[in-house]
Parts: sequence; C-alpha cells; structure tokens
Amino acid sequence: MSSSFSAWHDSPFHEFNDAESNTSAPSRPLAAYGWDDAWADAFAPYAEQGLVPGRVVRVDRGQCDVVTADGTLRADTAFVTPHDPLRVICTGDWAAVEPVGDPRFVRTYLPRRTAFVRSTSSNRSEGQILAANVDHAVIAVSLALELDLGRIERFLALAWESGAVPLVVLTKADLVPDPVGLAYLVQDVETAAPGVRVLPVSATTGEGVDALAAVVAGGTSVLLGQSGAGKSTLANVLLGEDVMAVQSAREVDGKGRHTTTTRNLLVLPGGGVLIDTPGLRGVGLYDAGAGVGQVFAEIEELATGCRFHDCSHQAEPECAVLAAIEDGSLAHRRLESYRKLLRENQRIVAKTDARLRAEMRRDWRIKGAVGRANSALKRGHLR
Ligand SMILES: Nc1nc2c(ncn2[C@@H]2O[C@H](COP(=O)(O)OP(=O)(O)O)[C@@H](O)[C@H]2O)c(=O)[nH]1
Ligand SMILES: [Mg+2]
Ligand SMILES: [Zn+2]
Repeated sequence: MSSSFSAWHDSPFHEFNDAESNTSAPSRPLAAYGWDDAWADAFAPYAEQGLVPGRVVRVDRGQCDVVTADGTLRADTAFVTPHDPLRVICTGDWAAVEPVGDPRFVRTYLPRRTAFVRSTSSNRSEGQILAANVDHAVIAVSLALELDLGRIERFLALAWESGAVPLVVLTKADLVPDPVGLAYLVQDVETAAPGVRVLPVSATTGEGVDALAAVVAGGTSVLLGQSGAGKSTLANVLLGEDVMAVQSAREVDGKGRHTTTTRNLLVLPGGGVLIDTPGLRGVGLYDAGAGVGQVFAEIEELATGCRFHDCSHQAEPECAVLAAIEDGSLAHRRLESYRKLLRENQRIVAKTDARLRAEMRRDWRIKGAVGRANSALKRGHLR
C-alpha cells in the first residue's frame, strides 16, 4: 500500500500538476461539480498532504460516494462523523480523500459556504444537516393541495438561514388550468415570500420548466419540499432522463412513504448541480433567527417605525405594525406566523443551549477523569 502511495506521488501527472497552478489541474473535471479557484485555494494544504479533492454526492451509514477527477469512489467517513450532527459530512461537501487505501478514508472536508440545517423534529433540539454548499434553495410546493403559507414561510426561513437564495416553485400547475386562479395563488405565495421569486411549473405541460432550468444552471441547487410535491419528477425533467424514483399516486396518498431514500447530487445537462432530498414531513427551525427575520422583512422594516424599539406589536401606542394591519397593508396572518416562528425558534435555541451546556459539563467530567487517570499513570499510581 505504501509503495502505491509513493508511486502516486512520483507520477509525472503529479509533477505536471505542481508545475501548473497548484491543485487545479487534476481537478478540472470537477468544474462541472462546482469546483472553482476558491475551493482549490482552500484545498491547497490538503493537496500538499497528497489528499484528493472530491464532491460528496451521497452519504450512507459510515460511507459516502465522492466524485473525484478520476471518477466516483466509495470512501469511509469514520474521520468525518463527529459527535456534533452539524459537523457530520453531508451531500454537497468538498471532501479531502486519501489517495490510496482499502478503504479510502475521507480525512476532512472544506469549510462550508452554506449549509441547510433543520431540527430533526420540533420537540428536539438536535440539528440535522441536509445539504452543504448550496446556492439556490428550490422550495417545491404542490398546487394539488391547499396552499399552506405557514409551511412555505417555515421552509423559507430555513432556506435564508442556510445562506442559499430561495426560490418557490408551485408544482403541478397543470392542475390549475384557470390562469386567473393561478395568478391569485402566485400572488398569495408572493405575499408570504417577500424578495423571493415564485414560479409556477408543470412537469406535465413543461410550463415554467425553462425558467427553472435557467436558475439552476448556475451553481448548486437543492430541491426541498414535502413528500409528493413533485421534486423527483422535476429533477428528472431538468436532468432530461428518469434518474430519480418518482412515487406512484397511491404512495403519495398514503402515509408519505419515501421513494427517494438517499440524497443525490447530479450534474445537470445545461450546467449546474442538483441535489434532491427525500420528502421532508416536517422541517423544524434550527437556530434560524436571521432566516425568520428575512422571511418577514416587511414586518421588521415596519417595526423600525414603532415608537418603542422593543415594541411587541400587541397593544403599544404608535405601533407601526399594528397600524399596517389596521390599514390593510399587512395581513394579520403574517404577524401571527412571524410570532409563531420566532417563538418556535427561541424554544429550540434555548433547548440547544441547555443541551450544549449539559454536554460540555459531561465532556469536562470525562476529560477530568481521563486527565486524572493519565497523571496517576505517569506517577505510577495505577490502581
Ligand atoms: N399533475 C401533475 N402531477 C405531477 C407533476 N409532477 C409530479 N406529479 C405527480 O406527483 C407525484 C409525486 O411526485 P414525486 O416527483 O415523486 O414527488 P417527490 O416526493 O416530491 O419527489 C407523482 O405521482 C407524480 O406523477 C405535474 O407537473 N403535474
Ligand atoms: Mg422524491
Ligand atoms: Zn410595534
């Protein structure tokens, strides 16, 4: 094994690479996966150690699939599965993989530009990372069901918080044949999504697909939304072939059994990278205060006009938010939803803080015990 390692190091390929600008030469095939000069710079110290860059396209228990300049390989994730679930390697990460070995280990991954995180359920304070290094968060909302604006606002808060730019696609637009009705639905969603593009699409008729394709042609996009929203169908349309498993109508009507069981990252024929996530039954906020602020930007803007800077917009005099509800320019539903998401977020943050404090205490107890045992060992007092 060590001989093949040095053979790799001595290869003319590697010399050529050194002669050119540091790491970018063997990584050129990775450009389609989003590799750029900034990633190459960040990777330089690992390249010096002989590690190979690659993008994580799928994560399984203990292993992940990584696309490298030499093709896709399966690597062991033991080194990148820390106790903190937010630091576990995930789809979209740029991994530093050992050049040889069986198994080959991912040694580390590059600092993330963006990260899409949710809490695993609204009652727990644990975060779960769904995708890393995403530029566009495409939130799929089915027009086959009654619009749930609160749920859209929740997805948007998580999307803004991730650092990606959100886009709402209203799927199955073919089921709303009346253009006036469709325009109303789009407007409703727009009031819940200030500053966000809202695009009706249909995989059946092709409506809106070109506009969506133009957005996702640059950078990395993730498809988010409830199970059955039509994410995999859209992914297949964008990919130009049936790659993702689509649920039968019966499965959708049932208890939301997930056909898409693994996350996948794929290069689109028109450029760009697409990540399909499994249907998310629930997305709890996870430390998404800034994201909530961005979803309700117009309320936060109004609040700067309130007489009291800590106005709770309940009954205070000269409250600009209540005045806007009074004159009809702000929907009461929006304020209620804002409050609800703020409360939920504060609850999660408080729980997370309490959990982290408890974990820190436990870590110190363990470290303390290990430290005492070690010094006892050094002094030769092993009991
Ligand atoms: N009428 C209509 N049905 C669609 C459209 N896109 C998807 N569907 C159906 O919606 C169901 C769920 O689709 P799927 O892509 O598996 O959803 P996912 O769970 O979000 O990945 C399937 O039965 C699809 O055939 C569309 O544009 N129009
Ligand atoms: Mg799916
Ligand atoms: Zn106020």
